[in-house]
Formats: sequence, structure tokens, C-alpha cells
Amino acid sequence: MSGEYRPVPLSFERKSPQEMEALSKQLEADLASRRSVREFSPESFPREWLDCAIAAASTAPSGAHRQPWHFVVVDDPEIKREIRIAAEREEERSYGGRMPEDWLEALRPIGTDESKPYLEIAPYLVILFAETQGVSSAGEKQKNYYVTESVGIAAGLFIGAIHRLGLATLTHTPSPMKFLRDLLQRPVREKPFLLFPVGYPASGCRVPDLKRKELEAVRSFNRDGLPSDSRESQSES
Ligand code: IYR
Repeated sequence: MSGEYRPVPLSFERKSPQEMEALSKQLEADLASRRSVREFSPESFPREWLDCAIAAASTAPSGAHRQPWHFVVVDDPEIKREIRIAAEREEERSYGGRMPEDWLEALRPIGTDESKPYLEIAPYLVILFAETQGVSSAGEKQKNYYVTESVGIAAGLFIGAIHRLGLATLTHTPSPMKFLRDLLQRPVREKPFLLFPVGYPASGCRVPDLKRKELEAVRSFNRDGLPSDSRESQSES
């Protein structure tokens, strides 16, 4: 992108209302069938499929169009093993006292613990880094804007793309995640953001019995969210 505003015509294909009506039904059903998976089959798939999901994720809108993300794909068994060992080392500390009791209690229905075998079993690990600083075309340090929002949106598109491809993933956040930058030899200006194991679910894969919030709980219309008296008391507190 040059330094001036030189707009070009938008390319936008208008769909028929009939098609949109049909899509509005399919869309939710399709995304509702997505689940985070922690039991993967070791079966691999072509790397190009992952590249397609990453390219799709990289279409995300971003602050000042800086696209402040970098995806590292790992399929090397030795690197996956190093990542599993380092992640489990951190998780042992987290589950063994670093996470307060209320957090552990919140995680109980999810069934997670410090053991992360899927980090070696899944055919690919995709590590998403946030570029806290960019590099200009002249090779100089460049400020990035709304980095967390931008990378979060790219992560969402990636998760949706993986699902639409017919694969499964997990938004894994070993904490702290700095070991990923060291193990993958990424520059200091890149901050590990999320780790996605990607593959097919294992046969017999089980997932937590989660219920999602109803639409009415996550969407208000105009000002109908709260009765006016509770809005007042909220702004006072
Ligand atoms: N990172 C840990 C703990 C964990 C935290 C949250 I919040 C989760 O939704 C799930 C797990 C782990 O991966 O086990």
C-alpha cells in the first residue's frame, strides 16, 4: 500500500434474497457443529489445506491494514515433542498452584489437566504470533495498531476456515507462552498468541457436554437489554 489514499472500486457480488435466506439458515447450523477437540487422530492431510486456511485467516481486517500476525506451521515430530514437553511443564505449574481455585473450578466441566498428548498426536501445530511491532518496506521498525483485536479476528477466521475444511482444532493457550517464541526461533517483536493443534478428531473422540447461550442472552436490540432503573444503578456503581 502506498502512502496516499487512492481508492479502487469495490468488488461485491450481490446475492439474491432467496439465497441469503437459505444461507442464514445454513450458516448457524454449520458453525454450531464446530467443537474444540482435544483428542486427535494422527492421520495427516495435505499441507496445502492448512495454507488455504492461513491465507483465509490473513484476509482479516486489521488496524491500519498492518496484518500484524504470523502463522508458524509445525509438523516435525521432534519440534512437536519439544513443544509438548515445554507446554506440559508450564501447565503442571499452572494446575499445580498458579491458577487460583475458582479458575480450576471453572475448568472442571471442560475436563482439562496438565497432560497435553495432542500436541504430539495432531499432525500439525499452528502457532499464531502477534507482531507487536512491524517492519516497514524500508526495513525500519513500524508501530502496529489494535494488535490484539486484529490477531483475534484472524484467529476467528482461521478457526472457521479449519471447520469449513472438515478438520478440527483447539484454541490452546499454554501459559506463559514465551517458550514458543524461543523454541520456534521467532523474533522478539513477535508475541505468541494462540496454539492450534489441527487434524481429524480421533475415532471415539469425546468433548465436554457444553450448552451454548441462546441468542436472546447474547443479543439485545436497541435499548432493550436492561430495564432503565438497573441501567441507572449500573452507571452509579
Ligand atoms: N491453558 C490451560 C488452562 C485452560 C484455561 C482455560 I480459560 C481454558 O478454557 C482451558 C484450559 C490448558 O490448556 O489446560
